[in-house]
Amino acid sequence: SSAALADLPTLEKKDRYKVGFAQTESNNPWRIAETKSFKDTAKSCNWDLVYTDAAGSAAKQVSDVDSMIAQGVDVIFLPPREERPLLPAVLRAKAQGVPVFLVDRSVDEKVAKAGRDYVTFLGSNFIEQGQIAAQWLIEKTGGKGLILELEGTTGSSPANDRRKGFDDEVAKHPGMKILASQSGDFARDKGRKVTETLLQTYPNANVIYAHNDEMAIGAIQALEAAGKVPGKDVLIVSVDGTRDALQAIIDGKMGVTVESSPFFGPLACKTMKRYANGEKIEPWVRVKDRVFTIDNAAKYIDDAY
Ligand code: GYE
Repeated sequence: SSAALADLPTLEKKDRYKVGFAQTESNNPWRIAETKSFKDTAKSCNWDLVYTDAAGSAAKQVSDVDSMIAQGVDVIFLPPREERPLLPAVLRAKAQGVPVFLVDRSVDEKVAKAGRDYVTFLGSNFIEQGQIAAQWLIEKTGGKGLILELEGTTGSSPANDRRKGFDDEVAKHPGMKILASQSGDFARDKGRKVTETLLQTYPNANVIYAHNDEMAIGAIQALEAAGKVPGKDVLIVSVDGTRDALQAIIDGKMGVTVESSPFFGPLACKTMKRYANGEKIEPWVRVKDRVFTIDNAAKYIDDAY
């Protein structure tokens, strides 16, 4: 279509902007911390924030974006819940002259491009997060393990890439085997239920890799209910860096959580100003993440969310 070929909309330089932030859901401390970061930034960066919560529905998120366009926002910050369903909304925003900045999750790079369809992606390297989790495990076990994998939301970029990064590393070690890999939708209770079921089929599992901390905490609950000792009978590796995960590390129940920062507000403000100044924005504004283990969890827990 002609919209796909046209240049990206530019952003006028102004003192105050009307900024849309279309959150995916709020059932997770990570999401709540991200929303707070955007709300705090609205004050410090002079935004009138238009905030929506898609409550876990990509279809609702599409209509949330459409209503932001109708309300005449200057820009939209969007974490696409899944890689594909949000694409039409991204293209409609562009066609209506609203620049879109993807934040925290991306869209399918085979069908959409930064600098053409949306301005940029602000976020972590999810493949690397999965690799780091795997490398910690390999070092800890000498390359042995019978693994259950709890995947994030099906079709989301962090689930796809955290799986790829981890699975490819593990595949290099003949002593490691992924017994099963199933979605827990990035949610604590689903993580608990999926683990409960998987443990019945694979009682010999001795590693759980969860794509986020909420599912890892759910897995710990399922293990304890099954009479197993998390951290001893079953090693847990995960991603995010929530307060509960850091506490689980301190308590010896979790081995590692690779950080995935939710604090995007200040970066969003800065990147938007660069764009308004006419700067060419790189296709991926990368967030640097740390790694939390027993060596530093106590030091960071007071700042955790
Ligand atoms: O890890 C998870 C959340 O998209 C990076 O989504 C984000 C992920 C984060 O639900 O906890």
